[in-house]
Amino acid sequence: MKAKYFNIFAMLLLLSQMACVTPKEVGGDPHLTNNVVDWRDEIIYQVLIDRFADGDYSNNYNVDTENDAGYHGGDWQGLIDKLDYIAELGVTTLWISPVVKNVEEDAGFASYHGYWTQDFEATNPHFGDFTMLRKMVDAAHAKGFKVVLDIVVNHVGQAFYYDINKNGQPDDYFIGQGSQIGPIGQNDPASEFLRIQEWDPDFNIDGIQAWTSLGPSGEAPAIFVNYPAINRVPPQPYPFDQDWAYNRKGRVTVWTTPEVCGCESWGCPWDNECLRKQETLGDFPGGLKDINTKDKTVRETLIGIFSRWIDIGDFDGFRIDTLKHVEHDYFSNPENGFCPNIRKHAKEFGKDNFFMFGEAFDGNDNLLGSYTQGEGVDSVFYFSQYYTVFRGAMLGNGDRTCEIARLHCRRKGCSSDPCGGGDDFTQPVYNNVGKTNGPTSEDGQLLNSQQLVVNFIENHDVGRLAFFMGAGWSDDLRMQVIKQALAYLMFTEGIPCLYYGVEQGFTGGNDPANRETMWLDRNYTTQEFKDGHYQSVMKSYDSTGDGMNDTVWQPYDTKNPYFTWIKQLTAIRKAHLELSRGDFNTTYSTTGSSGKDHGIYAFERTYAGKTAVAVFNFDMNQVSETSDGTQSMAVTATPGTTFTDALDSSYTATVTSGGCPAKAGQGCLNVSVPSRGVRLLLY
Ligand SMILES: [Ca+2]
Ligand SMILES: [Ca+2]
Ligand SMILES: [Ca+2]
Ligand SMILES: [Ca+2]
Repeated sequence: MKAKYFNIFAMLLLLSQMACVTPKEVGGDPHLTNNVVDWRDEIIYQVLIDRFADGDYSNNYNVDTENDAGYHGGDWQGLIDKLDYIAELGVTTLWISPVVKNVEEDAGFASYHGYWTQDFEATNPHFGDFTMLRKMVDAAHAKGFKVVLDIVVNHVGQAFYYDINKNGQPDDYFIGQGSQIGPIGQNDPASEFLRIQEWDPDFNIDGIQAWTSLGPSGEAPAIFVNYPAINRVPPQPYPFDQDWAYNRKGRVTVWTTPEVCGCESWGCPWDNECLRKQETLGDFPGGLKDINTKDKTVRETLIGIFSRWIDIGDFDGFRIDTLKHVEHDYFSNPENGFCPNIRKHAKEFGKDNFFMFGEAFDGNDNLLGSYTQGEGVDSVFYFSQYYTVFRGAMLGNGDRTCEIARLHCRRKGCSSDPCGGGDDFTQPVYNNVGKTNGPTSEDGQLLNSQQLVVNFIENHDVGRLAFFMGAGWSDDLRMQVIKQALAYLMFTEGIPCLYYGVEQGFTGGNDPANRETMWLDRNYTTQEFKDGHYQSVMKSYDSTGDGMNDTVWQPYDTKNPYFTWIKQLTAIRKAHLELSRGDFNTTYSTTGSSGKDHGIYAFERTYAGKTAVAVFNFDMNQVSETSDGTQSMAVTATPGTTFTDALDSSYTATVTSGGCPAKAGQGCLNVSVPSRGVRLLLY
């Protein structure tokens, strides 16, 4: 299916219709439903609406499926149509990309992802109207899914420019302090000219300054633009059409120039004041204008808007974008903070267990954990785990798995350093206190952020895990490691989050290549040498187990090896509450780069008298064991207990009474795991 048409008349018509209705005008008293028993039992599936399924061709204006940065036509009706497909996978919660109306396009890129807000109170007409949105959520709830809405409070789309030369129009020029102006690309590197781009100028803590031929001219005016054809019009509602609702300090630069803050490259401490100021006050790269989230009116307006979205959509949680670009106080302030007020609103209108998790794109546990403190977000994406386990151990050869143990120690605390290095892990950096009106367990106990981290192996902001595997990796090895990664995701503590398409073996690289369109044949083809030349053929896989590929891989295929593996894992997780709710404890890790135990990392999950032990071998070549040859692994199970591998029922292991540092009443367990393998031991 190929489509490229841009009907500006149809688009304007749709936009004008949508502009008539805002969340304020939909529905009467909210009647909200409780759908969640315990968030730890949930398995999230992330859907990029534009790329998932196109169920309504009538909203396909400005669609270009040949352009990776364009709208492709997916919508909420498409998601409704595919709910059975998603249900078969065994996931339980849908996280959908933002629903608000966006600036249509900017610099040749379209807003198909939904992160370029233009109107906080209208729906994106590419996806549907309010009625369709609610229909989608109701259909999902009817099938037992919960629905999480993706929201952005840090910025809007590129709604205004800084008129640095005060000529009343946006310019892409260099302007020097000697009052000379030259076009971009023709600057003299030896001159002292400043780089100026009025849409997206570099950060200035004093605010973007204006310059005229006479010299400095005070703060540059922020001029809202009015291009209705691409919906680049002043953001709505009030006060987002006012310049004071924005910080107006230009784009964040500290990422590429850490010397701005006097830090080593990538070496600024997480709480460095200069770093935090740039990240929280600067515009997001691409000219996304940073909202003044300290302002009282702004805070109250956003709380009101997103409370209404809960009422209209009956959503069960929020995924909050760009956490680290917003002050901590914005989320956690007990008076006018976003999270406490949203929790209060949800609870008042009958929705318990409303869950908010945020995205701080950072591998530093101190920073990630800081957002979970006080009344802030319930949880964060576990980016530190992403880097340590999935990008680190999974792509490496299994050295020093104690680094994984350290990861968990930073989250939950440990009495000693698992790497033996003397680091202090006695103070966990993730909050272990539940929030007021926060999510609870089935028996009503408040859950805390250490238990609710959101685990992922890939998402829309990072390339697919398979993409980062070296060119020398065979297809079989890639699949084996993806399977291993998915197993880790399903067995470790926290909430697993799958990015759509992982069940189809997608391998896309960094944005936008990782935002594959589910229904396009090109994502299911491979290059094969046939009839004397290379040609594109549909991928196939072995569905009969005889080693020969026999089944052609079609869009939304449910029999391929990735889909069936995930289906198997979700079923195991649901059948064993110790995997979703159990306490987590590292039982084996290594500090060296060789030995019988090279590559082994193991942990135990314990709940209501049941124990599961997961053992991973990250070594590329050898069968490894949970023993260094002298001491095996200590487990809480008693001697004589026989475990069976839930992934390979022919393998069993029995707990013994000696040969490891087990405590009284506990036992020792020696497990061998094939190279790049995983065992899940249950009894
Ligand atoms: Ca459509
Ligand atoms: Ca200008
Ligand atoms: Ca900000
Ligand atoms: Ca076959």
